[in-house]
Amino acid sequence: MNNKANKNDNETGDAKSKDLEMNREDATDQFLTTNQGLRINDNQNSLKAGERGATLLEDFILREKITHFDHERIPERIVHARGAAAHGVFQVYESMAKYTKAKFLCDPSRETPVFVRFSTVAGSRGSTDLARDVRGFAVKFYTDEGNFDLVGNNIPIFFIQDAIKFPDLIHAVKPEPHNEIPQAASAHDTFWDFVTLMPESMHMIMWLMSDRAIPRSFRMMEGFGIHTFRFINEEGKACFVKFHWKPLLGVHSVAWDEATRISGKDPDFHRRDLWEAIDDGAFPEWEFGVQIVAEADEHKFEFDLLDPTKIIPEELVPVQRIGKLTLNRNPDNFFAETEQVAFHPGHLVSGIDFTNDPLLQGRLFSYTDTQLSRLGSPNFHEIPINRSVAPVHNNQRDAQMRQTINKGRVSYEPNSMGGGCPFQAMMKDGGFHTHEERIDAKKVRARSESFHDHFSQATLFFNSQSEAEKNHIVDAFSFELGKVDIIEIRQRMLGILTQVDMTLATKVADKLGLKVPAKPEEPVNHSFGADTDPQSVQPTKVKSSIEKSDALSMANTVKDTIKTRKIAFLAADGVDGDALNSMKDQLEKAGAKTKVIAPKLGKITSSDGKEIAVDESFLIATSVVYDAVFVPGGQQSVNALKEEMDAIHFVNEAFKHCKAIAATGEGVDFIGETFAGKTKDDKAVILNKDNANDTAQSFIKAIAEHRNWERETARKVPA
Ligand code: HDD
Repeated sequence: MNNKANKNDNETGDAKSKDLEMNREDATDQFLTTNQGLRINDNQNSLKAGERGATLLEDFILREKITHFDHERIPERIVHARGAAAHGVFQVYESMAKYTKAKFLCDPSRETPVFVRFSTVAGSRGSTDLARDVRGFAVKFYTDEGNFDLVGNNIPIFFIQDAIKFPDLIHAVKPEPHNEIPQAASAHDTFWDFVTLMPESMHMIMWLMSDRAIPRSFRMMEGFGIHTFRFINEEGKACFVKFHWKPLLGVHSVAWDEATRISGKDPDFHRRDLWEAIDDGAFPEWEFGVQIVAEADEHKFEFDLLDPTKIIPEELVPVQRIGKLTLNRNPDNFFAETEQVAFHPGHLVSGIDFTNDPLLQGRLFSYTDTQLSRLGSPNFHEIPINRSVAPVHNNQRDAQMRQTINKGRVSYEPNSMGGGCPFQAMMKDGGFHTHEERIDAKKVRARSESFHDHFSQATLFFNSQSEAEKNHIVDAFSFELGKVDIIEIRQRMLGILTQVDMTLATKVADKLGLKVPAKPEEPVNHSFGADTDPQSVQPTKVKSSIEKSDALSMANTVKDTIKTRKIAFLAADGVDGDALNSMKDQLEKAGAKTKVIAPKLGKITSSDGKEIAVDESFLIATSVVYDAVFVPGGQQSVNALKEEMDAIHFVNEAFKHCKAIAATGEGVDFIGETFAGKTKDDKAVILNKDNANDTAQSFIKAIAEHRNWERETARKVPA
C-alpha cells in the first residue's frame, strides 16, 4: 500500500532531491569514457590511416560522439518555447481543509517542493526575453499525492473562449509563414487581422497592450490560473476557485523603449535576473491567493465563471492569501530540467477539479499530446524533473526510452496472479474521484449567450489604469497598428476600440493619421458556425457592477522596497570615495545591488588615494539594465565623466526611462550640465551638493517608487 501520504514534509522534499541526485552526474576525479563506460585515451584525434591519412569508419569513439551531437536538439515547445525556471518550495499558511482535501493545502507544516518555469509565448527558444508578450507562469507542485501543475500566465484572462481557436490564434501571432517575419512580436498584419475578427480577444488585448506585457522581472509579475477550477473538501462539497500569485516585490514593468533596447543589449535579461537573484540568495517570493465562490453563487455575476476572457474583480470576491512560494535553487542543467519539464493542466490531485471552461477542456487534450512530439515518448513522466515523489504503480509498460523495470508476469488488472496489485484506491485513501456534476443538455456545437459580452471588462481594465498606464496603452496600440501594413485592419481595430473607450480610440486614430469611425462600427462576432448569420449575434456590452478596480493598476502595487534593484554608480579617477562608499553601504543595506561603472575596467583611485574596483566599463554597461543611477562628487572624476559621451548618454537614457537619479558634490554639476535645468522639481532626481545625510534615504524612496512616470507625461524628456 502507498503509505507515502503519512510521511512528513522534509521527507517529501528530500525525496525529490534524492530523485534528481540519482541522475545528476559528478565527473570529479573521474575518467573520460564512452557511453558504454570504456575509458578514452585520446579525445583530440580521430583514428586515421596514417598521420596524414583519411579517417577510418572503424572509429567508434568519433562516431558515437558525433552521432550524439547530431541529435542534441529536440523540437522546441510550439508555444512558450523561450523560458527560464527554478526550484523552490511551497507552504500553506493555514489549513484550507474547509474547502479542499488536497493535502498540500491542508497542512501548514508541510513544505512541498516545486519547479517553476516562466516563459514568453510567441518567440522561438533563442528569442529576446523583452518581447511584448504574455508571460507563462507554470508551477509543478511535487505533492505527496502526486504532481499538481498550475499552468498559468501573468495575465488573468485569455484571448479566446474555446480551445478550437487556439491553433488559429497561434498561427496568427507567430512569424508569418511566407517569410518568417517578425520574430517574437505581435506587431504584424496576421495577428491584428485575426484579433480584430475575434472581438472576444479584446479584454486580453488591453492587457497585452499594457505594461504587464513587458515585465521588469519574472520576480515582479503576478501569476494567474485563469480558468475557474473547483475545490472539493473531504465531505465531497465543491466550491469554485480562481488561483493567483502575488509577488512580494510588487508588480513592475519596464518602459517600451527600454524593452526594445534591452532586447539588443541583453536578450537574456529576465533569465539572467532570475538566475542572479537566486544565486545571490535573494529568493523570489509570491503569495498564493484564492478567490472562492460558493457553488450556489455560480450565476450571480454579470459574466460567466466558465468564460476564460473574464476576471472576477477583487472588489467582488477578495483574494485570500493562503500560502507562499519561494524559489531557492537554480537548475543544474538547463536541458535536463528547464527544457524537459512537461506541464499539464490535467496533472491534478484529489481535492482540486476542473470546470467546464471550454478552453480548459481543450487544454486537457493538448499537453500530453505535445509532449509526445517534443519529448518523443509516453514515458516523459520518467524524466527526473517530471517524476512524481508519490509512488507510481500501474500496468502501463514499454514504449521508447522506458526506464522502469517492471517485474513479474502481470501487467493487467484485475489479476489474481499478482495478488490483485496494484489495486484501486478508495476515496479515503486518496483515490481520485471526479466531482459529480449534473448534466442534462443537448450535444451541440455552440457558445453560451453568457459568453457574448466582449467589451465591459476591457473597459473596466482601461478605466482602472493610471494616466501614465493609459498613455502607454495608447502608445502600444499606435506602435503595433503602425506596424500593420493593411489599412483596413488598422481601421477595423479603431472600430473595435470605440466599443472599449472613445478617448482611447480617438488618441490611437490620431497617432495613426486615421479618423475614428463617426458611428462606432459594429464588430462582427465570428464565434459561430457557418449557418449562423454573424450579424445576428453581435457581441454585447453588459453594464459592469464596478467602474474601476484598483487591483488592475500597477500604480497601486508594492512600492516600499528596493530589494534586488540594480543601481549604477558612474565614477572615474578622483571620485569622492567616502560619498561613493556611504551611498553603496546604505543602498546595499536596503537590499539593492550596486555596480561601479568607469571609463575602463580594473580599478579607479579615489580623491583620497584609495583603490575602488570597477565592475563595468562604459563600453559594456548600459543604463537600460539598471533601475537607477548615482553620480558621486570628486572634481577630477566629474571632469572625466563630462568628457565621456557614454556617461552623458547613460544618465540621459535613465532620465528618459523615468528612473531615479541622484548626485552629490560635484556630481550635481554633471547632472546640471547634462539636463540644462530639465530636472528641476523632478521628485526622482535627488541632487545634493553638500552630501547631506538624507540623500540616500530620498534616493531609496525614489527607487522604491520604481519609475517617475510623471516625467514622461510632462513630455520634458530631453533624450
Ligand atoms: Fe498552453 C504550453 C499556459 C491555453 C496548448 N501553456 C503552455 C505553457 C504555459 C501555458 C505557461 C508553458 C509550460 C512550460 O513552461 O513548459 N496555455 C496557457 C494558458 C492558457 C493556455 C494560461 C489559457 C488559459 N495552451 C492553451 C490552449 C492550448 C494550449 C487552449 C491548446 C488547445 N500550451 C499548449 C501546448 C504547450 C503549452 C501546445 C506547448 C508546450 C507544452 O504545452 O508543454 O500543449
